[in-house]
Amino acid sequence: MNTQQNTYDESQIQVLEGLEAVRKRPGMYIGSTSGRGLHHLVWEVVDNSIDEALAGYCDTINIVVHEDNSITVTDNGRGIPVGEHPKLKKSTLEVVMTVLHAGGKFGGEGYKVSGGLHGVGVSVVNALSEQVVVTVKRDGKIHQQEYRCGVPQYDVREIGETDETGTQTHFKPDPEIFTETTEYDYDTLVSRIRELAFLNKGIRITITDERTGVSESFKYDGGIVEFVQYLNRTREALHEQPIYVEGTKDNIACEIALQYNDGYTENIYSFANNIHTHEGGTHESGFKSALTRIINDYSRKMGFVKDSESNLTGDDVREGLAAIISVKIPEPQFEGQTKTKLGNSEVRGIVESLLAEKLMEFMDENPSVARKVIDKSLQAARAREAARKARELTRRKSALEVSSLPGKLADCSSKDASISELFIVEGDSAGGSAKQGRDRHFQAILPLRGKILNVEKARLDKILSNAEIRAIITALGTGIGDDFDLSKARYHKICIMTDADVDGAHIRTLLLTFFYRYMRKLIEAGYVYIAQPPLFKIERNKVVRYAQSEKERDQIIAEFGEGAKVNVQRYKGLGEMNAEQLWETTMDPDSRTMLQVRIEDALQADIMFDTLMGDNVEPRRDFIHQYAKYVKNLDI
Ligand code: 0RA
Repeated sequence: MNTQQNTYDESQIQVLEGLEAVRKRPGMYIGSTSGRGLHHLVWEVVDNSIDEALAGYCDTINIVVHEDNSITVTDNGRGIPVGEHPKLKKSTLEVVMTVLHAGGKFGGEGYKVSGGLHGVGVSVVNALSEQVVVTVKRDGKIHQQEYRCGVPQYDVREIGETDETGTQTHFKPDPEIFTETTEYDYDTLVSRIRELAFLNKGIRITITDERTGVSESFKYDGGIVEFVQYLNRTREALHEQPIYVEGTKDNIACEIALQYNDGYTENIYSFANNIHTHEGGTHESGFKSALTRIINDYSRKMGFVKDSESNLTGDDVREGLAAIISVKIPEPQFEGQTKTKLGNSEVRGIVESLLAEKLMEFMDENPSVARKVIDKSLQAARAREAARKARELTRRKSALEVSSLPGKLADCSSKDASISELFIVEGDSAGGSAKQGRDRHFQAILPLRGKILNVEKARLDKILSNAEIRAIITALGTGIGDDFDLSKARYHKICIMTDADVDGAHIRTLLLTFFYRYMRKLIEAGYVYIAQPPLFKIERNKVVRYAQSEKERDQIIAEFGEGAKVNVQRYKGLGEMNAEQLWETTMDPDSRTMLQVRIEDALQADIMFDTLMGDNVEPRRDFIHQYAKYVKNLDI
């Protein structure tokens, strides 16, 4: 027997076992088989093309979503090699497509700088797709191979000639694996594509959705400088040009862009190898310490802060700051609960020294901008002091008073937070019905009068002086901001119940923004819900049904049957429902629908809240339209 033949057989068995393992436990390779996992397949394929672009061989990537929710990704790189693999004695293309982790390794020098969190390679996409067709243009020829559930249907073959180069992967996710959904969400794809285009300057990435005919193309020659401008597009910048630093040391490439605006929130996003590091890490802490140190050094040098005065804090100097930190590093270590915290300690010093030098230079050259930034930081410091006093006052008050709960709160009798629910209700009249209709054992009602403060436009001291917000904070029992303590939450379900109109939507957004900015852990813990009161009441011969949408209304009318002269009432507000109806349709755990608010993507949520709540009218012109989209994104 010939040994090479033997190797081939063994490798073939290994390949089949590998693919089978992926199909048996897909979650191990792509995180989950939900919509997230489904989208992960696209990123796995696109990441390979991004790597080819970062290596300098590709400048265009096209992504097509077909009508059947299959995907085609095309790049104009060198094309995956097709020649015989020296060890496995079959086409390298087949090896890449069928052997686990064969991806970035075969190129030799360089390292894979992109690659999703899992970075598992395209063979995983292949294993989880009912069909894949890969087409490679290189060496003057067009090569192709097709797979079903990862298994090659024929050897790599030549199907034509060409003078171009590139790789095209067409895949259709297997519905037997993706049992939840096989439908791609255009907005999800676009926001990551835009992000990738910002993070990798000069690459053109185009998406075409054949289901709708929509197509968009992204290319940013300014890279993360344009990213920061995009983050600030709904605000007034304090300086026209973002500050930009770039440098490479010990094979670690760092890029930083930052721009101050006249707002109060901090928008810092860090990335390592194109992955959004939600939990921060060494690159982010290097950035923060350089920023705080240099602004303090400069302030003292210029006499803006006196020797006797204390330093500006990190929070002070980051107020109204938008920044992107992007590092590319050969062996990233991802740590933290969601594996989105960069752990490599060598990165901290590199980022810190790079930024410190450039920032001091910038402030020396732009004294008027520096002055504006420092004035803002000094104001932030004063506001923080005022907020501290306000909070202390609230604490002392609660210690002295017998019952510190807000007077408007109709609390539940249970003291078990895990079963307790708080309904935050728009308006006193709906609040009244809710109080009558509720199960007082575990449901508490807090009516809100009118609109609450827009927290995007105010500092903490002002926020804390707002009566509606204070009522919410006290009712929840958790504290706020840095003092927030999830374990003190008095309810594990906080349900926002507003009218199904534009005002209701606005109040809901204001509340969500407040929770998002000051009690984010409440959302992360899955405690925040949106109640879903019905839009229609449909009645026939004393049989009453409720509908959440026009579509559902029409369905119910159809069920009632032709010719029945059916009575339909459209609810304009919660106030039109009596206590019993409100209970039945919206509050009864056995029959209600509630949307759980989730933060799938903090960056997208930030951008969304900025757009909805920022100063510029233009980006939120079609608020209602946007809003519909936003509920879908938050859900749910
Ligand atoms: C390593 C070596 C070579 C090409 C690639 C990787 C490559 C992989 C992918 C995956 C998607 N698109 C891609 N484009 C290129 C070729 C090395 C050579 O030509 O010498």
